[in-house]
Amino acid sequence: MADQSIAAATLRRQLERLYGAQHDIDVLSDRVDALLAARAAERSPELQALDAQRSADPDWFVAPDMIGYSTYVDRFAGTVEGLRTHVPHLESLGVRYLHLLALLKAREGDSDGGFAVADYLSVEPRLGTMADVERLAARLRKARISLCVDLALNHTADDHGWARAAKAGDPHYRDFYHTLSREEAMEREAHLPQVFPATAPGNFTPVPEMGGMVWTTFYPFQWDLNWANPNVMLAIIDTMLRLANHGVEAFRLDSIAFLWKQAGTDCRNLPQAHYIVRALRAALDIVAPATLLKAEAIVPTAFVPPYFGADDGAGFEPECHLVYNNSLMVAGWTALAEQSAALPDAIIRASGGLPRGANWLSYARCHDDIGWGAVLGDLYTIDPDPVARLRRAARFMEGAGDSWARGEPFQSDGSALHGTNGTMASLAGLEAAGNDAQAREAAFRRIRLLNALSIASGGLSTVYMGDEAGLLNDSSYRSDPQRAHEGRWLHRPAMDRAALESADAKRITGDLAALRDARIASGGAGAPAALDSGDPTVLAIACGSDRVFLNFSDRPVTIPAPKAWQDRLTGARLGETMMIEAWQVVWAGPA
Ligand code: OTU
Repeated sequence: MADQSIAAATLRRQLERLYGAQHDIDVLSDRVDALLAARAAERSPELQALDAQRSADPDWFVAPDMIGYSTYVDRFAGTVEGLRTHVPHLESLGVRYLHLLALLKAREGDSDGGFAVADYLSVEPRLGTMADVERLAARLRKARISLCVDLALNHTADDHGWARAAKAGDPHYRDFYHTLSREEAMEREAHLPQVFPATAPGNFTPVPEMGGMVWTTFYPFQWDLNWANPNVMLAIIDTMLRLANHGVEAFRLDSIAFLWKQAGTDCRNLPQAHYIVRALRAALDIVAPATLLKAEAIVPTAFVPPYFGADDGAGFEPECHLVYNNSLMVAGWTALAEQSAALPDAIIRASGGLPRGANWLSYARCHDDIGWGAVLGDLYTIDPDPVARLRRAARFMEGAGDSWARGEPFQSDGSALHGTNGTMASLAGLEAAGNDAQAREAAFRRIRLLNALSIASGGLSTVYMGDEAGLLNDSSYRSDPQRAHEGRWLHRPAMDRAALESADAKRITGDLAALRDARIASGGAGAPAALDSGDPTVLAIACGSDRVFLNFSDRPVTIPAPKAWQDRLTGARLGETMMIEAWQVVWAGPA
């Protein structure tokens, strides 16, 4: 198998780049090879068949009908076993990819929504067992749905077995983490931004048992892994392959921008972080090539495409099959707030092509806040004061003035630019609309508009649980001592089965289905392309054979139309010009 020997050479090259200066690479390579052989021997015939099938068709997931769904297991279905009974709901949405958050055993107490993992190889006991996950994965596979789980690569929980051994003084595991003196930590801190400045300020936490300050980029109970130690690489490769052998078909690589630490830098997006991801990809390509990697890199737009891979002189080295198009998501909300298509247009134009076997993951909302900073660089080309501009957009989304949006600031009191929380429906105006029929209609249009952006832009378009039912902000977390400090719970409501049967849900799921059908008819998937729309408030996107027009303003706009084409959403035949109503979508396809 030629592909396997290429992957093996790629893997070895990364080991050399990462560890060559300090370690004997022949010895390390032998250890990695033994690990890969052991995991390969355990792979089931069924999964091996899937490996063969997908290796022969690397673009299998770059398809017009690829819709994803992301959810917490407990909030959606109680347990993993319970989730099996909801597979028909996923099928009705056309879902082909299911991302389960917080599936693995988390830390006791606050666990950052499951992102403080205590054991990568067991399932959170409240939710079920690994046997349940295997059964679910098999059931999903029958429905052509790939199961995705998070692999939190940057940190473990402070009660993970590795961390407990480290605290107990085991030198092997102490070296799994970064422990610094107070002075060193202060020197590093000066170069580092903060992810949670309000609830977890600073990047280091004093841990007496470790004899110093432990590197904790996120919450103090999330200990950053020391990837400069090859034993961490071995342990994570082993974990990933074991999970793949349980039937997991995709990994969401959490926080991958942060993996490598280097003095004097902001420790984000360093070349070594990419070498790590390439090594993981090569290991998967050798043992479990049916499996997808997805990058979660919430960083400035320009730093994102390299997570697909790059050619650093040794030929193209692939990284992730899927990468979150975070900037386009942020741009969609910005466009709504400022009634201008300028930012999404600029981002699509700058986003470039895609390698083979790769696609964006597009989305309107997820379990995290809308982080505004990622698009600052893109705005510089449009506006001399992008900070003020984004702050206006954020304030609008947080309900300022006569705004219809009902978001809340995240990690700031609203004066600094950071993030905004809220469910899709509340942010789009359904909460503020109350019973006002006109305001409700406007909110449904804005929901469809952002779903259209996600679908027409060609990515694996992923719905966040509850958004298909128009669930509103849920403030109940404020009375739970374990969650009260964490505003992102505002948009993590539990599924409301009655809401799923409501007219609101029917409207939203009906719109989603129509958009999906239109994309299937267009044959479009993959890298997006922007077109000139003829009006600054209208975004025009090419999707397969079609052209999709999104009006981000609150008034009707008349622009040139592709004459004699039809609007796939209404069936209307188009003339020389068309009027697009406020917040409306025209999906034009050759008649
Ligand atoms: C990720 O997110 C997860 O999606 C978050 O839910 C976790 O809290 C976090 O990692 C730690 O595991 O910076 O690039 O709201 O966008 O925390 C990774 C800020 C991240 C998130 C950010 C994030």
